[in-house]
Amino acid sequence: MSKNIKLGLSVATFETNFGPIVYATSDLVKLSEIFHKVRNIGYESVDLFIDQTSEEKAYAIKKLLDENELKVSMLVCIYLAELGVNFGSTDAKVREKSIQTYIDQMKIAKILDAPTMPVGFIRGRITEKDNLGDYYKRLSESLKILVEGAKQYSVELCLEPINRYEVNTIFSLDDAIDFIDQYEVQGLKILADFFHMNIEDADMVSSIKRAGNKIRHVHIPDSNRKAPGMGHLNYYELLDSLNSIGYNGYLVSEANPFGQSDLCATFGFEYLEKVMNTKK
Ligand code: LER
Ligand code: MN
Repeated sequence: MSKNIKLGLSVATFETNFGPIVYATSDLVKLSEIFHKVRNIGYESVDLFIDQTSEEKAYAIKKLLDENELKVSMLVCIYLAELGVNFGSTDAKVREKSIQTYIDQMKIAKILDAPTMPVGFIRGRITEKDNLGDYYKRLSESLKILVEGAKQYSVELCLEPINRYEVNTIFSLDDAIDFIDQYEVQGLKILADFFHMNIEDADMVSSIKRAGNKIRHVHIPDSNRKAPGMGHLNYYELLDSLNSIGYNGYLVSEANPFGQSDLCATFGFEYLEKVMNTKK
């Protein structure tokens, strides 16, 4: 496995019931303690889930991250999904507002030095009366604007295929690759999430190899969305396939702790270390 691989964990800066977040708190003192603990386990980054955040608060969070020598590997503004963000809406005003709202969040990403942001859960749904081709055309045009806009904040956008029970388009890695190629959304990268892939991709290893350098970020929860090693995924072959495409970014344990955050954080880390240090 590449020496550049870095492990990360999902952390939210607000109280939330959104499942795959290992630690969540709105209290900055507790957040600092969490960052300290996460770093001590050995993680190098957090995928940071935020709610509406002022620039002032973002600077305060950045200070805590720096003090604990942690990076933000991805900024996730999950609350935007609830605000009705829809990049492929039939209504041009909704699309325009969605794009502007997302670009505003990139200022926060810049403050936090976050290299990536996802368009996965946060991209909206196709409505029943819509036509898939038309929807993809509108979605791709919005995403082209976003990819361009993201450049000035040094952020890369990652399309995340999500399983069919959570969204209604772009489920598998193959769907994402085809969408990017067919609609020529140059510069749009992919976030590969093992949990979703296990549901949607026929062969996870082949999909990873096909996606190649389009993959810019990876979520590594197990088949049951618990910590790596707690489900039935074969991490040896999955990490091997990431190695074979030269992936050298973050592997983030976006796992559901099911009430046992410390266990989830330590078990997953130790398991992955074991996998990465096992010589074939
Ligand atoms: C949603 O299911 C997911 O996997 C996250 O990465 C949130 O964007
Ligand atoms: Mn994910």
